[in-house]
Amino acid sequence: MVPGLLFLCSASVMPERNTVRMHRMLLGRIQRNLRKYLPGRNPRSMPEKRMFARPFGILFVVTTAAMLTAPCRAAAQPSPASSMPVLYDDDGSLDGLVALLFMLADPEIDVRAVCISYGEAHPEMYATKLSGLMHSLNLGHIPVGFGRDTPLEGNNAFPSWLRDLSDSFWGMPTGPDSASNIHEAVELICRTLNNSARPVTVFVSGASTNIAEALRRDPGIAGRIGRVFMMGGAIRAPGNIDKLVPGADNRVAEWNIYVDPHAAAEVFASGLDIFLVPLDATNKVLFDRRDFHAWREHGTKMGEIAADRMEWSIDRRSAGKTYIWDLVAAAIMARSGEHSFEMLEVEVVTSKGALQGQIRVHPGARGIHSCVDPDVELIKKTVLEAFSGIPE
Ligand SMILES: [Ca+2]
Repeated sequence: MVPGLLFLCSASVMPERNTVRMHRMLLGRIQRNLRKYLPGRNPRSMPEKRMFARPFGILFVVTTAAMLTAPCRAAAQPSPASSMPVLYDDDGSLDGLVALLFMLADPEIDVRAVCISYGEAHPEMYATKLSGLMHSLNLGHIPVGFGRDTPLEGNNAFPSWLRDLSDSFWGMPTGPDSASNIHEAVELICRTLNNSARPVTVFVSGASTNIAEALRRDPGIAGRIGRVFMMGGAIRAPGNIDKLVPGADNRVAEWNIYVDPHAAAEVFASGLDIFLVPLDATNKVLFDRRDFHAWREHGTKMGEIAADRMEWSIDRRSAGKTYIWDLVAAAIMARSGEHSFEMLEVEVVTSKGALQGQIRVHPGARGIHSCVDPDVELIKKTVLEAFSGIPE
């Protein structure tokens, strides 16, 4: 009855894709409320309390259903014309996976394609596993792409132990690998951008290899890109190369730029409207078990998976808190109008040496928007709302 009510209230007004997603979220909530009041499941299981709890529970469920029809109508606001089309390009990192799950859960974000670049992953292997996950989430219609397994120039690389973890799909039990709907990334990027009726936001949370190569192959795609949100670089904060390679002499670069500095330099010089989320910003946002618990407690399937992976990560590192760099960049992208950016004229250092991969302020260079002082509470709220299935 309740699912039917929800369907009737929204089927005629919500865009098809968001309708499916919202139904899944809302039904999950109702099922959780129903479970609370099933006989024998109620922690307050004393008979007299159950006598009180059952009618109260029925009233609560009916009230909940009625309340949920309100956001159901509110969710009619996101439409193909108002949601943000996004092309996601990550290097198969754990934080990038959590960022993707956030985007998939956010009704305001319309993920058009998912691409894996050179970096932490071996792209084709990772894309195959990711495609399996997408199918398990009933999102197999979103194409998955894999890029080359080398930088455009040079041979900078993540440590092999980290690439092995990416190969394991971050310890995630997966079903059979799915090779369906997998494409060569550069071709997929060009096709996705050229086929979109509206400018597409490009989210880059790995090396810029795939985007730079796509711009080389089809320079016209630049005109199809609205904005580029990029997690990468360190403006005034220290770099993080030595965090993975103890004793490294490079103290100024961040990994996404360092691993393919020539690709980053090409994208920075392309004239695209770049919004950078550097380590200066991500260093200010720490997540802990309370966050993961909240994602799972109120959440969607995406929130549940994200919480599981992040708890797996901090458990194996015996950590209490953790950065989730790419998730911060994704949350800032989702509410970019509410965060402050400063315009910086910067260039990427490509020459070999201790400064390779540095983003250096250079007056006269092309300007980018850089977020160095994000609204931390807003980021946490944005992520929780998406994982809770609450439309903005
Ligand atoms: Ca990444």
